[in-house]
Amino acid sequence: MSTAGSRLRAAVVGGGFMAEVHSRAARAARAELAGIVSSTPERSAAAAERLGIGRAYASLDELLADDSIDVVHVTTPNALHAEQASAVLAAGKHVVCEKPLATTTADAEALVAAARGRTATVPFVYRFHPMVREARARFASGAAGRVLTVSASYLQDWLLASGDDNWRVDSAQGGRSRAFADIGSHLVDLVEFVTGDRVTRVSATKKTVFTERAAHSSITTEDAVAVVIETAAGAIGTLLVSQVAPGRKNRLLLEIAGSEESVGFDQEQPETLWVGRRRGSLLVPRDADQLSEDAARLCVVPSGHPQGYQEAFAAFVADTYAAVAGEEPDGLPRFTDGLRAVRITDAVIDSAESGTWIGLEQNA
Ligand code: SOE
Repeated sequence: MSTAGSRLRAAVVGGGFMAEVHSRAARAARAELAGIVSSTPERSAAAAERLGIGRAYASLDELLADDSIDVVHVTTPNALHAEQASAVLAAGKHVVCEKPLATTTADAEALVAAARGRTATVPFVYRFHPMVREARARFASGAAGRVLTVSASYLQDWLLASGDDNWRVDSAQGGRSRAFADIGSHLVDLVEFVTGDRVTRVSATKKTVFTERAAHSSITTEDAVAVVIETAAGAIGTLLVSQVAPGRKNRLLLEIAGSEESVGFDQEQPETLWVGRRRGSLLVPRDADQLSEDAARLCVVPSGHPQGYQEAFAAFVADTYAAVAGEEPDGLPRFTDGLRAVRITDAVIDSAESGTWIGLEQNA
């Protein structure tokens, strides 16, 4: 472990787009990026060079044998998360594991058990947009009233054509669900995070547009999924999740109607929060002076200087590292939240395959 008072030493497993996002966020959180490992020594060396990381480990075992590493970021394909995050925890290190935490509920439950006493987080990073925290604060304070309805969607278009392909398409690498596990997990996490409510049952239908893609055939994972939800507080709602929606690049849209106010958040326009009222609806700007304390703490530049995805990611990693140092930051998505999202994903796919409503325990 790093010596007390010195900078946290972090390492990254994986060499793709998310490894790059995690490494930028780790540096912004003032960690020392001690090393990286990818699927082969050659890919490890290439990733180390591309990301400006000093050391390329030959294997995950070699990385985990390095006692100077405090925290490991797992950014590999979903099917590797359980084995790799377990190995990190067994080596006595803290862990950040990309979502979905695991491809099965059983694996996610085992990871939660293995993580006890350790800092183990999952990057549901959209919780770290200040205006999401403002929306959450309006429900927590009662200003928005009782949750009545949820209308939410998360639309992308990067898999729109049959020529588009990615490991997530392959159930062997990504799990039985693709679109919902990959991005629906973010959406449903936000619904429960902002409202403080819990989904109690789901009814879903899913669609696989292409069963053949550039590098995969006999594809069963879904391109799009529509879900009706009911919640413990008696709310109802709809979630549409698609990776074949032309023109929508990363458009997470959340609109929640309370008995007093609605809140509307668009991840592609994160500098404002729409607050809907019978009279006097308004657009709240990201101005720390006008926000709740939890939202204001996430404002790192003044209003008018747009904050975005990478700042949200940096705030997530900074809060993870604060937890490693013994603090308890509000709203930090831990392995228990990752397990929750895996359970809901399982319920959504079970419902789509059975054509029935599927119930969810509220406290799991
Ligand atoms: C691809 O759909 C992806 O990179 C997701 O894996 C991320 O979790 C999401 O934040 C952006 O899109």
